[in-house]
Amino acid sequence: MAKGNKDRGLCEVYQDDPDRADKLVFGREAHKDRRGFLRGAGLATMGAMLGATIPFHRNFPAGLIPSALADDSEVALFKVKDGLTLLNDRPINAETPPHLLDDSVTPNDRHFVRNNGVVPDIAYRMDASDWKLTVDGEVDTPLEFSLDELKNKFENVTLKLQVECGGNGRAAFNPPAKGNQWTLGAIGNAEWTGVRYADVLKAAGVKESAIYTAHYSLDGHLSGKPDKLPISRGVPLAKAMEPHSIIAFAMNGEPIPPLHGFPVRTICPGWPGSTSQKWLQRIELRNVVHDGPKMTGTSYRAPYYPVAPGTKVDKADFKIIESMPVKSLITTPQTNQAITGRSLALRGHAWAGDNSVSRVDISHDFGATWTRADLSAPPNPFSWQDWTAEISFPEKGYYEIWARATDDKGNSQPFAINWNPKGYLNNSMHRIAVTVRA
Ligand SMILES: Nc1nc2c(c(=O)[nH]1)N[C@H]1C(S)=C(S)[C@@H](COP(=O)(O)O)O[C@H]1N2
Ligand SMILES: [Mo]
Repeated sequence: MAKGNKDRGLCEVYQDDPDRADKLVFGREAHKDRRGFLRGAGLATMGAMLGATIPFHRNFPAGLIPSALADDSEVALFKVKDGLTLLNDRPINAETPPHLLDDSVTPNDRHFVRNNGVVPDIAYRMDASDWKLTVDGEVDTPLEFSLDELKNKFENVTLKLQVECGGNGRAAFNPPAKGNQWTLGAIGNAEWTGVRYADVLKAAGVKESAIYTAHYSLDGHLSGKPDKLPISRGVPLAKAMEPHSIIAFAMNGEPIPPLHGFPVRTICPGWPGSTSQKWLQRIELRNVVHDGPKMTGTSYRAPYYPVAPGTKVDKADFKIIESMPVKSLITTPQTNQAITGRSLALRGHAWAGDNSVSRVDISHDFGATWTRADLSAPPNPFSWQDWTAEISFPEKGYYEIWARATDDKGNSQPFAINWNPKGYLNNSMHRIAVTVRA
């Protein structure tokens, strides 16, 4: 079913042109007064195809192909994800609702997924016996490692590390920015095990001329062209040499799941998730800033000065995004809850890219007054930090709870969105709604 369209996911096609999408799914013209397939005649047709009615059809994400019908293996892989919102099915892009990010360490099946291309075969097979990692370019001795060699030659480290997509929060941009419409949940903080990126580079011998790394992987381009890469990014040498940048082979104690990069990926924590290259097969050291797909143009770049919403910015004024900004989430309670009683326990996390978080403040009166939350130290640098707070309400009614984190350099989260043309870096405060009934 999902293979009806080669280039774009059905979610995307349903958004742009539901009639055309229906035609792709059902192989015939859509009914005139119908938009999307899970209403009216579309719902009936889908029910007939499944051989059953769909009691919760109102919850069915727009454009999602029921698992029972999906013959697309990527969508089948996605089935293991627990409660995530699918934004696109080709490539797979899915985010985690904030209340499902409550754990200090994000479980594998609750970690968001951002793919630019097609999951490679090796990841489906979960068999790395014919896999090698090559390290070459501006090194004294190019090296190759099997998975066992990589694990055995270098000290193994286990760290809790934040990975956040550069476009997390894009959905709130006005005027809108093209790309995945992430709301809040393109962030995860799993426990990764691997070897230090620096140790691997040192083994090959870093030449004086090396200034940037380049990551090459095994995922396929959406066009199906074998010589085209969906994404190949890298980091300045200093970030690669930072002791918390790792080449990971396990996620929460298990081999990295297929959607997250089996057998090996980089984790360059605190930087746009795109620097954490999945399905890695080669690291090249370069004497220039890497120029692979999604390194150039305006990809993962923002103007180096603030711009008003809607401004057209000259390409030359964009710079590569490095550290992600300070940010926080309220993970308990879920937004839009009704409570009884006058007090409420809150919980969440805060993180700040290369920096650490020094405080989190909570407001229940639209920012007029703030209460300092109880903030935990990070278990290791580049992990998010947990916080808790207790809020008291003066009377019944509708409240919003806002969270604002401040990092150790004095940066805090803004209320308004710092708009930029490509929709990156939105670190505006997280707000949830609570109704106090009595
Ligand atoms: N090979 C490869 N690596 C990749 C990507 C990709 O499409 N292909 N997407 C990147 C982006 S944009 C992000 S945000 C992170 C997401 O990692 P996750 O899917 O494990 O959450 O992976 C990065 N690494
Ligand atoms: Mo990303």
